[in-house]
Amino acid sequence: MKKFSQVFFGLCLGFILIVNLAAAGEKTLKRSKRVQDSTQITVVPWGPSQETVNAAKLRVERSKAVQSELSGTRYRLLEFNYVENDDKSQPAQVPTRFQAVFYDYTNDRTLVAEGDFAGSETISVSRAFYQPLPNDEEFNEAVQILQRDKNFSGQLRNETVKAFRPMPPTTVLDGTTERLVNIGLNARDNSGKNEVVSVSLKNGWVIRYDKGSPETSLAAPTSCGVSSANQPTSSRGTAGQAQLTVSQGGSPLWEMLVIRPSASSGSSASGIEVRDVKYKGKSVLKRGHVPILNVEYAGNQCGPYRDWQYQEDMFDAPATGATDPAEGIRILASGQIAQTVLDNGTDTGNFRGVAIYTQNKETVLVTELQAGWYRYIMEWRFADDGTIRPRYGFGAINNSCVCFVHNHHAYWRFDFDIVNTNNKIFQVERGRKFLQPILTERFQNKNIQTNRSLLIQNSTGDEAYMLVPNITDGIVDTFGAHDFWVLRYKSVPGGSFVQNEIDDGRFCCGGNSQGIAIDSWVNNESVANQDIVVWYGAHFIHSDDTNLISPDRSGEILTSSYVVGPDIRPVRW
Ligand SMILES: [Cu+2]
Repeated sequence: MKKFSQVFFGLCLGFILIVNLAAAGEKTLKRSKRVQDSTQITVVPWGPSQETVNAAKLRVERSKAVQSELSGTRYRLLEFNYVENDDKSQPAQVPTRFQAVFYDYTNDRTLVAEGDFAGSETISVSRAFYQPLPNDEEFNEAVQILQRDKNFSGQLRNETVKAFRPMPPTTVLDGTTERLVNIGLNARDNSGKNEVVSVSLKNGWVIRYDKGSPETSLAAPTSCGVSSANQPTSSRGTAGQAQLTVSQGGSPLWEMLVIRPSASSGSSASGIEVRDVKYKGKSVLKRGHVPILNVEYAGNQCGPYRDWQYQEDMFDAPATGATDPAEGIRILASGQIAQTVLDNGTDTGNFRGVAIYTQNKETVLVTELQAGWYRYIMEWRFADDGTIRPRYGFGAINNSCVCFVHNHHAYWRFDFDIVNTNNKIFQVERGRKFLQPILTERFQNKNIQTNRSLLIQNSTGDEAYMLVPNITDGIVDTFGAHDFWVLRYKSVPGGSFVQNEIDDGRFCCGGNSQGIAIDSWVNNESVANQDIVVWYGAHFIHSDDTNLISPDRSGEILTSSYVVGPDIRPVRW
């Protein structure tokens, strides 16, 4: 019954969408012509190409240091990360160094090799104590093992059950060290059974659980969400960074460095990352991204989970008339828009990376991300009038957990550099005549009644931007911690992401400690005329029977237009 109503709702939604587009089409026709005449989007590739990345991978794998550890073992390269050099005295620098993360199945250990793209350094190797996330290659090998298992081969062949990526992605059973890759099984009808199993790549074993799933996961007869497309995803480190310029009448409106999710920074990456963002030639943000994303279920029926934001999922970015000027970056033809799973209710698509297009006097950057069974959309909207609207949307493919009420939390990190590095920050509230200066680091929550906002101003001038929460950004709870953190920028040369306060270093899926843990960074440092970083959290309750935010949202199909995010508006620019 559930599945039937889902399909029915999907059809209704599809129809509504078509009608809306048709109605909107007539109105926007003239305007988009005008916009087309005056707005120009240019994209220039930046940073290491995929060719350079591939050469580095090969060199590191063949290096003496790696071979002395891994020769004769069964291993796989699971992650490739760019090491960043964040020097505020100059524009963002091209990454020159990298880390390659190997998993050694023979000895069940994670090894991190570090080197430089130029190949002038000796590769160094060290042991790390975390489970890297599976890539497509590893997950597909686990599925092949399952396809050979006598309990599952028939069901998978005749499609009584369909394999999907579940949460958590890996399991290590208590008292063991063996890495197990988890596979979700979604039953087509009553002849099959929903289940989450674990597969050992080392031993070719399949592990089933009495309760039908490993710890923190769940498999019940009911499931919710759209059907999984099982299309390829981007592995961590896939190249793709570019300089974007949006011009009007020949002069630049917006300039920024755009980093696709697969190449973004942070322990768990951070979606579409923008750096050195300038509006009309003056700096607004040194960096904007979402380094922390997590989800908590009512009564902890599943999770909690810390999510990751590098694994790009396919969405619909029309190729006709589009240009692909840099790896993973597509500029759509005039009048075209991209559609994610949240817009069209389908997990299938034709593109992975960042789609860029113009809509209603905004330049839109959008991507779709996958983390286990979750599907996320991340969007940046840069308006011609200087307003920035970062947005985050939440969806899932068919599984049992998301039928339960759960609360998503997305945390943006905005490194504001309004004109200059050093800024002043004020709290703004309706009903108060004066701006309240914020002088030291703090965390606090929204006040919807007074529309509590933050104003960040150039230390030596009048220019400012105001960060204004939206009514749809949810109410914070204990797990969500806070809505705002005002921090002083940190830079430890050669330091880790945690030392540089890029993220809290927590990683999927370590039990209960998956919440945001940055309160300790609030330690009484001055933020008066300093380099200021603002974190902003938005919270979204995903539930079956409440439509708290969007009238077209359904708990069953888990779809809607974009959902949460603040507005960032220029003042006296
Ligand atoms: Cu959800």
